[in-house]
Amino acid sequence: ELDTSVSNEFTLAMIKPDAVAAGKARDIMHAIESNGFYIIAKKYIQLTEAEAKEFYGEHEGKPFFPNLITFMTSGPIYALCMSKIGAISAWRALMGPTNSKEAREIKPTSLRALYGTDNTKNACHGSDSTNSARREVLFYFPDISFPQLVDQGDLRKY
Ligand code: RTP
Ligand code: MG
Repeated sequence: ELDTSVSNEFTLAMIKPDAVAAGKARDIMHAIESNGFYIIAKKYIQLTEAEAKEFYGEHEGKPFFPNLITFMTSGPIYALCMSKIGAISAWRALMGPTNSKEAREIKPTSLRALYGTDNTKNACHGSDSTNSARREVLFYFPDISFPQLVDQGDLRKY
């Protein structure tokens, strides 16, 4: 029976420069699709410094921010708009903990355990809430206009 307490959601994933440079993007996209996500839109792009700072604006001022921006602009990434029932939490579960070293300890089958290196080079990103999912999907795909994405929050705020 369908669990109606969890609805179809959209989330924004990135395959980060470390995983793309290591040739792991195909494996990660395969894992995404075998775990029941639909890839709705895909973009291969190298972020400028200004774009990376805008995307990660909430982290500005934190000690790891400069390293994060250097890393995220170091090479091309894939940005993926994905959909699934409960996509936001399902994708974060599939990625595993932020720190790939910790991921290898506590969730060895997770994508960050398999494809990441440390606390910064961790192979992939996922939105952490419906609000950030909407903002992040629109950051990469401003022309997207699925009814579900509108339902996910109030688009007029953006
Ligand atoms: P993400 O946003 O990428 O899905 O990761 P997250 O929520 O698990 O982690 P968050 O706290 O939002 O941090 C964003 C990204 O910044 C880098 N980071 N480095 N102490 C560190 O060196 C550190 N902490 C975070 C990671 O690339 C992290 O994914
Ligand atoms: Mg985050």
